Formats: sequence, C-alpha cells, structure tokens
Amino acid sequence: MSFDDLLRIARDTALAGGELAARRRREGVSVAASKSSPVDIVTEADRETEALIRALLADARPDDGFYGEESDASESASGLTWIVDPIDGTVNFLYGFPHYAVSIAVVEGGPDPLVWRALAACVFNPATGEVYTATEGGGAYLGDAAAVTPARLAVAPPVPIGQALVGTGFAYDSDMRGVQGALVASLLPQVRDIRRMGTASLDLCAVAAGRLNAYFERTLSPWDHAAGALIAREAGATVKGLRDAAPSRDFILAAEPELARVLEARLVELGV
Ligand code: LIP
Repeated sequence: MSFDDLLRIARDTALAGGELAARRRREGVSVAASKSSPVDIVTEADRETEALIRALLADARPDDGFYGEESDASESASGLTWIVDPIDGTVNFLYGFPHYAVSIAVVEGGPDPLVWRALAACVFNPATGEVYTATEGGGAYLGDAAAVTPARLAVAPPVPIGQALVGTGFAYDSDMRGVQGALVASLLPQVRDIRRMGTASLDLCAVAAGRLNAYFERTLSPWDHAAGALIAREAGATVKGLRDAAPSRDFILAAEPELARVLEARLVELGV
C-alpha cells in the first residue's frame, strides 16, 4: 500500500473521529475519570472517539498495530502501527476552547518514537475545519474537510531568537510544571513571545504553517507528537530531541533549522 493510500485512511478516519468529537462537544462534555493527576482528565468523548477510530482502522488495515491514548495497545502483524490521540488538547475540549485535534499517524515499526519511521500523518481540528496532512518525502499540506486542494506548507523563514514566537506546553505533574514554568520565565525575555495553546499536535502544525517560529515541550506521550512531528518535518522544520536524539517523552523541539540550533543551545544553557 502506498504512503498516499495510508494517508487517505488516516485522513478519512480523522475526519470521522473529529465529527464525532465535535458532536459530543455540542451536546456537552464532562470528565469521565482522571489519570496521572487530578488535572490529567479523560472524557467519555475521548474514549468513544478512540473506539470509533480503532474500529475504522481495524477494518481498513486489520494486520496493523494500534497504540492510542485511551485503550490497550495491539501488536502489529504487518510491521505498521497506528499512533492515535483521539482528542489532543483534552482540557481545551472539556472547556469548549476551539483548539483541539484528532491526531493519527502510521509508522513503520512499533510505538517507540526513538526508532519508528513515520510514513503518513493527519491532524484535524474539528473546531476550525483545518486538516493538516503529510507523507514521508511527500511534503506537508493544510486543507479542509471539503478536500479542496490543500496548500503546501513551509516553516517561517529564519529569525533571530529575539524575534521568535515560541510555543510550549506543560506536564500534568505539578512538580514538573514548576520546573517548566521556571524555564519559560527565564526564556521569555529572550524571545519575541511565548504561546501555550494546549495541543501539541496543533503546535507542531503551527510550526509547519509558519504560525510559530518554534515549539518545544517535555513529557509528551508518543500519540501527542507522532503526526505533528512528521507534518512539521515535511514542511522543512528540524524536529528533534536533545543533542542527537529523536523526539520523545524526554524532549521535542521543532523549528526552522538554524533557529532550532540556537534555541536548543539556549534551552540547554537554561537547564532544560
Ligand atoms: C496535551 C498536549 C499538550 C500538553 C498538555 C497535554 P492531551 O495532550 O497536547 O501539548 O501541554 O499537557 O499533554 O492530554 O490533551 O492529549
């Protein structure tokens, strides 16, 4: 199956999941449970949307593996694994803040971001209708649910770090949030400004679209960044972990290549 065929499955599935999530949002959303901390919550819509996505992917690609935020992983018999966040930006979704996304990527290998090879990705924001897509080597695009010809994406041109609009996010663990907040406080005077929008997949897509100059975060789960990282990389961003590592829970940074180098060095100086 071609990367474009895999992308078609990812996009169709993301649109179906996003339509369900948006409908549940209109009907009203409540917390179903908390997970790693009292502020790390899951809604029934998260669970229902992942169940729909999982069923659609199993129907289309029964031998592939599945690794999603809200249900048990399944091993791959084909060598491909689908990495899924059914509603990324769960807190935004709970509060009705129109900045959340269905994030679906298909990778060669298992659900380990240190070794997987991302092949195709879709990030869909049902609140805006924006559909971000990419395939490995095929570029990154921004279209809409109507499938009108999508526009090719490219990162913003290089800027000095003092002119950089930088996105970031924070963990659900309060101690870690304190550490992350102190780092951001030190970085803030050195950049144009900071944006904390609450949805890693859309932050990575914002770098791809030139709406952010850079994005970095620590403690993300694989499903948070699997799709957005491929989209940002295919739009010309460097997407990496610290030093020579691949992006992972430890650290992810996405930016135009020269800014990525400067910003990583500055973050290391600040103790990231
Ligand atoms: C969210 C990420 C975001 C991060 C939040 C949370 P979730 O994922 O997309 O970047 O800052 O703390 O982890 O929990 O909404 O799927």
